[in-house]
Amino acid sequence: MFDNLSDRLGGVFDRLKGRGALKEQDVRDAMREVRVALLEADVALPVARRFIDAVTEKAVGQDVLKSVTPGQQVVKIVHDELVDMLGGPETEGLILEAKPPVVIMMVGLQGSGKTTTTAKLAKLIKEKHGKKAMMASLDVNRPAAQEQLAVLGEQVETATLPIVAGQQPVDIARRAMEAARLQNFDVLLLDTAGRLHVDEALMAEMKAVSSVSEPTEVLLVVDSLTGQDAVNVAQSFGGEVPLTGVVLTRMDGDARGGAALSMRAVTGKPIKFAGTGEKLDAIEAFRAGSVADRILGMGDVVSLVEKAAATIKEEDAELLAKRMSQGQFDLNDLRMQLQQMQNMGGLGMLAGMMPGMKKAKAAMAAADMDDKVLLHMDAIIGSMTAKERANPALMNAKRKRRVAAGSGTEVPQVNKVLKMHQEMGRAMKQIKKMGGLKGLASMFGGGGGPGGMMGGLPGMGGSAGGPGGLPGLGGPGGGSGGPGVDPNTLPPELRDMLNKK
Ligand SMILES: Nc1nc2c(ncn2[C@@H]2O[C@H](COP(=O)(O)OP(=O)(O)OP(=O)(O)O)[C@@H](O)[C@H]2O)c(=O)[nH]1
Ligand SMILES: [Mg+2]
Repeated sequence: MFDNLSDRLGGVFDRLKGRGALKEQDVRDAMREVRVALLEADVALPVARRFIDAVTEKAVGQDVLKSVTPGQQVVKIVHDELVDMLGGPETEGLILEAKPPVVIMMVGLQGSGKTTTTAKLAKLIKEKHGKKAMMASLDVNRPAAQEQLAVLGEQVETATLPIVAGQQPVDIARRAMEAARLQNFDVLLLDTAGRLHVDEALMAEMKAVSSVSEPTEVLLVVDSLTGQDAVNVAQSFGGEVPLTGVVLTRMDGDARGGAALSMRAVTGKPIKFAGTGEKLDAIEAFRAGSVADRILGMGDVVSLVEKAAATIKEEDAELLAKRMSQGQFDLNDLRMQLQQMQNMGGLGMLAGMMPGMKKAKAAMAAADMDDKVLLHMDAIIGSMTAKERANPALMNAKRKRRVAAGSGTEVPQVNKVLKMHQEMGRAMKQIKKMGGLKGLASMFGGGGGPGGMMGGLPGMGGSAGGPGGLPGLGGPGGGSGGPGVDPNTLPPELRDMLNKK
């Protein structure tokens, strides 16, 4: 998702940032390229035009052009405008505070993901909001559609309205309301039938269902892969039923992303959720800031922090932090960090989310480097004796050959691991001088977040000021709009790792 757009914009902005001074014409030329990139990504024309006008107006201001870093400022303006276009920095959740049963009605074209999203939301409502939900399928068009929802209901442990063969949507909706009221459900989710195209019959059905159930939320489910067409669909639905929000599904796919970018502007309704996979927990609150960061190659720090917090055991992190502060970081600790990296989805996943790591990721791909490196490093450390792991200085030439043979690697790879450990030890001393991990944490704009900071690759703490991972890799990219990290500032050992096999 957004990869092409991101690459194109990266090129434009690299050129802008590469210059000391900018003239108005430079900005206008760059904006022309941005406009083409947006259109190629399938952003609706009026949306792209409005976007470019807004950015240009702000960017050609004297303050920007005369500033010390005009290129950076323009990128910042683009970033903020992107966030705006996507609905602003706030996330908008479900409205559940109404007289129960609160009705959530799902609408959208055939196959857009309504039924799956209904089940995902039911799970979320139960687990995150602690409310009792019931689901009902009003899909009498597709055979077995109602059974599909019943099966999903079992998977997410949520009640579904018993199926009555032959009953029509409006009657099912009435029965569902009644059942939800009698059984004291807080929330009722109505999954409706899809159609191939927006047609009168569909719209009449949606309106009828909506008038008997008086939904608090009417969520339009849109498949991000449908591109320009999604915009037309959204417009037609928006004109007929009182939409309250949008859910974009298949954000995990390789869509060009334009539909996602246009949706807010076209419907005027907030994008509330993003579907990110087929599994029933693959749904996220839609965060405009994260998406803008990702498009501009700033990485998705918030997601990364959340992922780190979910993956890394707090005790591990605390233990490591303690050992590091006492200067006891040994190969066992390095190994733990490597394993955490693996748990978090490996190098590729991390690189894709790290600020400014797009280039590093490309370098990795070019060098054909993959997660095998992590496994190899783990095998190397695993082939050492406990003594050697605690005191790597014991590794002499003979032992290195043994360890290489034992781990199915070569001596240079063993050396690399040892060198990496050394580098990290040195970096940690530096960090100590710079005011310790807490000081570093604040550099990343973390501190308050669940992971506290992004010190580099793995090992971000479960607690604020936790251990710093491979230090030096981060850089002041945390806050939204901050500049990305120059891969040239990576620790040499890691840079080598990324550049070579
Ligand atoms: N990768 C991915 N697949 C998804 C996502 N959401 C739904 N799907 C898949 O898309 C397919 C269709 O999903 P459904 O939920 O049945 O779609 P629907 O809108 O209810 O379809 P109809 O009822 O036929 O109109 C299923 O195979 C889902 O697993 C998502 O966010 N990512
Ligand atoms: Mg369905």
